[in-house]
Amino acid sequence: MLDRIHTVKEIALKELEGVADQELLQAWRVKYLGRSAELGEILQGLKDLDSGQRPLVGREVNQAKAALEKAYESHEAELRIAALEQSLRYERLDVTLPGRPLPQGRLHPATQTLRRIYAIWAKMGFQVYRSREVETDEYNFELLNMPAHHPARDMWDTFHVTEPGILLRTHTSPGQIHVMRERAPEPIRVILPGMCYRYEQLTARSEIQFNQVEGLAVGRRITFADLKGTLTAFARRMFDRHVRTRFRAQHFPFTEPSAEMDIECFLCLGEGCGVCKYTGWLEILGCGMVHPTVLRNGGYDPEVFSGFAFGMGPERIAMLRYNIEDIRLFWGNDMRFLEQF
Ligand code: FA5
Repeated sequence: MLDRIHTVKEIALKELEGVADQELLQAWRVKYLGRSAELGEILQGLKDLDSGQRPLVGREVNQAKAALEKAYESHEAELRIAALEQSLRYERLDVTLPGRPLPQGRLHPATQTLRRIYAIWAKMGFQVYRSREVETDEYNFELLNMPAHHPARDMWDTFHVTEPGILLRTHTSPGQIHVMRERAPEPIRVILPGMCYRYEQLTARSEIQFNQVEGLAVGRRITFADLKGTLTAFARRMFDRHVRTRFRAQHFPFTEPSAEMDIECFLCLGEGCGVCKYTGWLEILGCGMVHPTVLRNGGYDPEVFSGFAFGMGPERIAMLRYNIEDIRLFWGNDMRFLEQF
């Protein structure tokens, strides 16, 4: 019996020398120190031995087990240190290598311009009101004082869909009717930003999709002086300068009187240059006093209420601010263009 214990111990220790990783080590442990290992079985069989042999065999088994435990622990530590050294040697980080730059996202130039416009109008007490891009003929034209067959409709080349009376809005002005019908007879001060669509010939200044920011103020005793003062204050904040503005007569069916606002060319300061086509002025928006018919369609009594409205193109404003020559760059998805902002 004692020989058997001795042999098991010798075999186990010999085998341990060849154990090269943690997985094999655990298998070794189960085999020699586990519950059904040979030494364990001998211990369990002690009760069948005669009383003279029992303490001798018991002591021998315990000593063998203790020796194996000890050998296991030191082998385990050796393996751990070897693995650590291995990883230090082969997985070393070279902290002197230059870092890899993380590509940084940014806002689209149209979004940047829109946010700047929102912030300026917010300070003047104008809320953002969003309305739908798919519109009815009624809202896009009819309620804005342009009945069917009205020649003014020719100003907007429209995308119609197969369902009669449904179209992609050509401007943000139909939002005026939505907001008036929702708020009447309360006073209104809102801007209405969003995408518009026109079936246009693509040129350096015209896209088939573009943003507009509409503005609408309705209340009692609002005059053309309010329109001029408010839009001039906007232009000065937008262009960071005490720019001069001028209003030229224009025609829109939904405003009366109507105008277009120009700002003094910031490149030549009014002298005349290529950007302003040698006029000294740059057009930035259309505007006017809300037409009585439009007020009535929105639910306001034009005898009591008046208002002004305007519509501007943020991409055209960004073109002026950043000297961009072609509006098609905005939606062309060319990273070389977008990364400049
Ligand atoms: C209108 O759309 C009027 N609804 C504006 C208005 C609102 C007038 C309220 C009075 C009261 P217009 O067609 O001029 O007007 O367009 C307004 C602005 O949208 C233009 O000044 C321009 O900046 C922009 N815009 C128009 N068409 C295009 C286009 N194809 N591509 C890019 N921007 C455009």
